[in-house]
Amino acid sequence: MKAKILILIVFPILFSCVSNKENPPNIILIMADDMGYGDISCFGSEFIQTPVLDKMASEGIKFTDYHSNGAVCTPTRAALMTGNYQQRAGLEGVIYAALDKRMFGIQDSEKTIAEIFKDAGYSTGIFGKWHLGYQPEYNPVHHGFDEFYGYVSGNVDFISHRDGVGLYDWWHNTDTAYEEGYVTDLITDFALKFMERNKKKPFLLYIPHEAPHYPYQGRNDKADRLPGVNFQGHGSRPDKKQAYKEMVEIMDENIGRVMDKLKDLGIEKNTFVFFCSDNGATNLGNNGTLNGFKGSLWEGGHRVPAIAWYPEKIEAGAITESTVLGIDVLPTLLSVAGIDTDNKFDGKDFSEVLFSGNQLNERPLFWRYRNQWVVRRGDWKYLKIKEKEYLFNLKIDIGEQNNLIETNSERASDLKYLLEKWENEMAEYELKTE
Ligand SMILES: [Ca+2]
Repeated sequence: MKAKILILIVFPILFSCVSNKENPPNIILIMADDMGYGDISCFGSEFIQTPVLDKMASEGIKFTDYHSNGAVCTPTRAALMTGNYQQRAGLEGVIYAALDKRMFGIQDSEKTIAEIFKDAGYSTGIFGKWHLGYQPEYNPVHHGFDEFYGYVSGNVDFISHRDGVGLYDWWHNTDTAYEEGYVTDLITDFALKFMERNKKKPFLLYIPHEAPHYPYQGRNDKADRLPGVNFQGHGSRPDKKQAYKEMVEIMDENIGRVMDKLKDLGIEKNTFVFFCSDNGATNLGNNGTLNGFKGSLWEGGHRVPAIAWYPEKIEAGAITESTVLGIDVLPTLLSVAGIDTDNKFDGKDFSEVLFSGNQLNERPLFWRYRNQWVVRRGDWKYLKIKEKEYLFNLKIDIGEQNNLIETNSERASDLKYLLEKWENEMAEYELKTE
């Protein structure tokens, strides 16, 4: 009798204490590939319909000044996975599929998001595109992920799963896997199974989608990349803009399957979801009013849509103008999950933007890719392309039309000095990609 009374009294006290540490939230990180700033309806697209992402934004927070670290795939992923500038990992450019260029990848010396979450007791899964190394030692399962379904190259045929040089590129962990299906649907199928299996313990689920990267193929198209066939890298469909629309809409539908699964499993209130793109759109997509495309350091190359969703924790329908970068995602997710780590990051925890509506303190941010340099601080952006210099006030000139370099030379000098300092710091890391 005494024991029973004790339990009745003690249990509610214990329960009230548990919350985060005892019940750490699940983390889902979803990334589109080459999707531009104006490619989804909640970021202004009238051509492409994305009801799921729109709902996520209306229930969560939308970032109008979120940037990928790279203007192309590999560097963005290196930065996202490590919380550090991609230059530290030696991955400033793309790891290409060409047989003489696919040797390098992410090194063991880099501590990845998956390793940190795994150390904290999370199950970790990646379903989709890796693009941080072809060789077996670079496989995601050797870099903290318990489970990997997907491809290691920059793009595969959405139906035949062959890479840019025609080699089969579809894996379950380190083994080649033969599965039929449209990439976007298939990676979601595996992601849902992962959620089911891990519904009772915290998980980190990373879903790097292929859409809307080329080849431009919809769900019902035929495979283009087949053995012995000369194929076009971008696919055979003549109506590529229409295919692009289908690809984004199918991705949106599949993100909806993930959101529905959270509800089915009853874990939606304890799951934080972050969505972003990995770089700006090509000229087939829509970068809104931004200048430039994928590969360039004009805003169109790296300012991309981002949305965070965490029911009852983030104010529904919030919009932030805080300048946030891919390297900030890892430290923020650690903060959301209540994980303490001794690791140091270039990125900053932006959870106060999510939960308190605060702005981050002003700080200098840097980009470098193929004879292009950017330093950004506050509203000001210094851009150098080869020898040509620009200075823009993005607050009033998001389209980068009005070069103020001549009239604001002192401000430009300050920014150049910061860039020089940053380049000196990065100079000690050997770059392995172009
Ligand atoms: Ca990309």
